[in-house]
Amino acid sequence: TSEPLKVAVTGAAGQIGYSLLFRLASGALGDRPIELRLLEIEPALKSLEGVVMELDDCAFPTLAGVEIGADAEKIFDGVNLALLVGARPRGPGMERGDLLSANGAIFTAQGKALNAVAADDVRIGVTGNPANTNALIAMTNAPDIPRERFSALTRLDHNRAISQLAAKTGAKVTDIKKMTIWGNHSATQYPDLFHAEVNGQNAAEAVGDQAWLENDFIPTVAKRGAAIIEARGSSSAASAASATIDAARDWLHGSAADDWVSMAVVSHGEYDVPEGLISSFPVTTSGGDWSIVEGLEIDEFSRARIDASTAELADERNAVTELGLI
Ligand code: NAX
Repeated sequence: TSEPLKVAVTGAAGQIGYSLLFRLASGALGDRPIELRLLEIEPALKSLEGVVMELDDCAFPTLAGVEIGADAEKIFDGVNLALLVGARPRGPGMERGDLLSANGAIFTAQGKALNAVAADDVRIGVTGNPANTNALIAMTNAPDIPRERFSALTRLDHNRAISQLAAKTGAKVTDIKKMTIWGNHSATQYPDLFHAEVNGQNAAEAVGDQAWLENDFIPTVAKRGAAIIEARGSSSAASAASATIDAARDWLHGSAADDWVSMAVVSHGEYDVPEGLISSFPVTTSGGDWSIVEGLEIDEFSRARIDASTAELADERNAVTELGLI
C-alpha cells in the first residue's frame, strides 16, 4: 500500500477541480498516498500551474506527487482511477448535436488514451456532462477495458435526494438509507422514495404525502442544478466535487452493509433498462466492483418514470451513433 494511488482528473483547472483536488490530496480516499495526474487543454495550463502551487502550499502528507499536461496518453499513463470532469459546456447558439459532437471528440480521445495506457485495475468515473452519454462514448472507445469499469456520476442527485427527504421528515441524513436515482443525470432522472427508508420505515409511507413526492420532491431534486445556477450565478461545484469523492471512495472501498448507493453503470438489461446504456441504478460496491441491487418491485408510477429517463438515454445513444462517435 506504499505505492501511491495514481488518480487522473480532467478539467482540473475548472471550478469542480478547484474543490476536488484539495479533497483528494488531503486524504478523502484514504491514507494511501496519492499521485495526481491533471489533464487540461493548453490555454488552461497556466491557471492550473497556480492551483498546483496552492496544492504544494498545503503540504498535504498524503500527496505524493502532481503532474500536469495536455497530452492524455502521458497523463493517463498507469492511472488506477480517472475522474473525467472536464467537458465542453453548452455555449450560446449551440444545438444539442453540436454539444454532443464537441463532447464526443473529448470522450472518444480520452477513452482511447485510457485504453492504451491506464493501469489494468483502472476505474473511470465521468462527471462532465452529458455524463451518462460521455461515459458511454469513452467506454465504447476503450474496448480492452471491461465495461463495468466505467460509471457516470449520479451521486450528487442521490445526495440531494437524501438531503431533501431529511429536511421533510426531520430525520438526520444518516437515518436515511436505500435512496435510488434511476436513469439519466438530467431533468428526467427519477429519485425513488418507494424503496428508500427513514429510520427503517419505508420513505414514501413516512412522508405520507404523494402530492409532495410528485410535485415537490422529484422536481426539486431533478432541477436542483438549475436552482443553484440561479442563486449562485454558476453551477454547483463544491457539492459536485464532494459527490465525485463519495462515489470514488465507495467504489474503491465498498458501500455500507445495510445500504446502497446510486451509480450510473452499464445495463445488462436489469429492470428492463436497454442493454448497453449507462443508466443510474441502486448498486452495492465491494472490492472495487459494483453490483446492481436486484429484485426490487417496480410499480406503475416508478415504471413510467424509469422508462421516460431511459428513453432519453436511448435517444442520446442514437444521436452519438449517428454522429459516428460510438
Ligand atoms: P468548468 O468549465 O469550470 O471547468 C471545466 C474544465 O474542463 C475547464 O477548465 C476546461 O478547460 C476543461 N476542459 C475542457 N475540455 C477539456 C479536455 N478535452 N481535456 C481536459 N480538460 C478539458 O466546469 P465545472 O463547473 O468544473 O464542471 C465540469 C463539468 O461537470 C461540466 O460538464 C458540468 O456540466 C459537469 N457537472 C456535472 C455534475 C454531475 O452531477 N454529474 C454536477 C456539476 C456539474 O454541472
